[in-house]
Amino acid sequence: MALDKETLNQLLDSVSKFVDNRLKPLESQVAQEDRIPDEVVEEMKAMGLFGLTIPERYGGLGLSMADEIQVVQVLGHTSPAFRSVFGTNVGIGSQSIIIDGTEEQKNHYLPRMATGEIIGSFCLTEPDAGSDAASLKMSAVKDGDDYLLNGTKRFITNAPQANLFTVFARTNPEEKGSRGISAFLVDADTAGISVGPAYRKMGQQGAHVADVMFDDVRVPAANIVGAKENVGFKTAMKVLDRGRLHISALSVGIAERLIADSLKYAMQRKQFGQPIAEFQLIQAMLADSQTEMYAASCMVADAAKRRDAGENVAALAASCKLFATEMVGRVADRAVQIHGGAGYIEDYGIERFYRDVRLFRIYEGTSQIQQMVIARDMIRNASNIN
Ligand code: COS
Repeated sequence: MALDKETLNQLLDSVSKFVDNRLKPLESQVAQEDRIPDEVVEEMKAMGLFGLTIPERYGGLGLSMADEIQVVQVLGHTSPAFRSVFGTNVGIGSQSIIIDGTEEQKNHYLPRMATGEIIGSFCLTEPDAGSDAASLKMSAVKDGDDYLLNGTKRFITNAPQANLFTVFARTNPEEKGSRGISAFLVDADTAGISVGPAYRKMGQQGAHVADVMFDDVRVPAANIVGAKENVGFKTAMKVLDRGRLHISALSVGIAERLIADSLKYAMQRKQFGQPIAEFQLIQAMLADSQTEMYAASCMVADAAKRRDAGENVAALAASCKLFATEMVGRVADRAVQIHGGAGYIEDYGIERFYRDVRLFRIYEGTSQIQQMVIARDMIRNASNIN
């Protein structure tokens, strides 16, 4: 359900002030220490950021997709590592339960996810199953009323902090593809689970990613999402549809930040006796960035509205993610160029964003996977018409 306009505006205003006054001054410190201060996490909890998309009856704010993208866009005005702290609770770590969970599962997990007491994490990717998610090998073998889970999950966002893993595992070994996979809700302190060290990454320091190993991990059958076997892959895809719109909105927000920084710099920096913003070649870069950001913003708003109206937006979400994440890559590249030498120097923060945004074209489905989803949808539609 959407928030009323006044409540949404209040939320946007308080998130915007939090970003400007609290988070922006910490960007460089967080990047250096690879850690978000505990008190900032507590403030995020108090603001309700962990429960943005969790329905109100389970203690969250219950944002619609159209509301969510506006909030996320504002959050994009600072380093994406901050958003990552609660990003999995808002998105891939909670949405399996919200979209396909049983009432019991919702009551059990969502209220504590909304407060941030439980951090959720999404375990789909494996060492040999990335883009081809349906080929995952992690096994779940029935043993009485339980399942025994064995295997390794790779590059799992927020794994070091997580209390709850949504784990995609093969319950039907006869079926090698998507139809033999189930989604399990697994408490992180279950015996047999170990989390590897956090990876050292190209960017987004402060956000943590690690492998999760499962060695004969006993999970009750009642913990299968929706209590339905072998439909977990579809759950994962539905979750990613929403996640892809979220990442698209984040890309728009970061583009806004980079354009604002670039414009400010171009208007202050003087060369050849005048601000560089007066030069048409700089203006071209600013105008291209602004135009592309606006296009992505319109796409995301349209797709979000259509998802809220109940349309299947799988291909639209893929189009948004493809365009918006590639867009912010170009905007970040131009931001470095406009800043010149300063763009390459750590102190200005521009090179940090340049590295941070590179991930958006990879996780929650690479640009190439989005192209595949879009083209397959086009072919399917054309085949149905003919
Ligand atoms: N919503 C609901 N169901 C969906 C769906 C969606 N968005 N997308 C696919 N499905 C269903 C299909 O309808 C199909 O159902 P049936 O078995 O009843 O026919 C089933 O899921 C399998 O779909 P498909 O045949 O398209 O699966 P593929 O293995 O060919 O490929 C892609 C699917 C490539 C799109 C998928 O593996 C993918 O998104 N890969 C990227 C994974 C990813 O984003 N990883 C990031 C990790 S999380 S950070």
